[in-house]
Amino acid sequence: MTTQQLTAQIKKKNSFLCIGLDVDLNKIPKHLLELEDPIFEFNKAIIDATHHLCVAYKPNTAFYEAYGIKGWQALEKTIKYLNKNHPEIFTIADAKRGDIGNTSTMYAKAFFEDLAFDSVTVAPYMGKDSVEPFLAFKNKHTIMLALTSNQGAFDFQTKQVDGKELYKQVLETSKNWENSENLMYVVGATKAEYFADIRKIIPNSFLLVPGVGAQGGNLQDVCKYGMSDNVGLLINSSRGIIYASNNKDFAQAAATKAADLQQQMEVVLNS
Ligand code: OMP
Repeated sequence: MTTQQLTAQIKKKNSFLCIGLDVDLNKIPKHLLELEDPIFEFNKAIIDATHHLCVAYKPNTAFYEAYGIKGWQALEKTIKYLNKNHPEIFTIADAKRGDIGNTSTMYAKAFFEDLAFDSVTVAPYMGKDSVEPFLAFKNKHTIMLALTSNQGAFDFQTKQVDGKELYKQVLETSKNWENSENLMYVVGATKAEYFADIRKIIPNSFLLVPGVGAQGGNLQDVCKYGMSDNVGLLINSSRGIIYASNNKDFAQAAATKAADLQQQMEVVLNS
């Protein structure tokens, strides 16, 4: 999917919501545990109830890898279900990969070719040659961590390196890499006061913004300082949506939470 197609979907649905599919068997409704593939059944129900309200889904691979082969199969079934039934939806494998070049190429093949995700999250710590193998894939997107939502972001990311914060170095350096038009960046919703500075460096790039809902980030603040001329935001909520209820009405309860965020987004888009 191209960024132009993503922007067109945002305008069509009046939404830049990304729903995080972070499935924890301890949190999903108990009746699903009797089914053969509870993780996939949970995702399918959530997708069926919410696909008209969001433009992206983001399974975090940790929640699948934790269940071994069965978890990985559920991830595969989920991405196939999305690509078959909702090909207009942007898919993010939240895997936070990145390694020496030939290893990164294999990670990229795993998520872009075998699983056919539109994008994957990548850590920038190993530098240019660890990220460029992901960027080489046409019409696929590499979402690089810039300023993360957690407290530990202040351990390294905001430290000065050569007179500038490290996350700013990451943004400035990476925007000159080959195929950098395929780059997006992660900026946490809990860091709203940093968005204006970030937009000075990357005015048009898409930002994946986790941290609203369970982590306390504020949607309006993110939009005020982070929105680009072409929207340029994908705001993610995982637990705040998918665990709205753990009864039989869980999918409907998730849709209600998603609709609440979508309506707030519609107001921002029309203002
Ligand atoms: P909730 O806090 O439940 O909405 O989930 C947030 C999701 O975004 C999880 O899958 C996190 O792993 C992910 N995330 C962050 O919370 N903070 C970040 O800085 C980056 C990510 C991410 O890359 O998506």
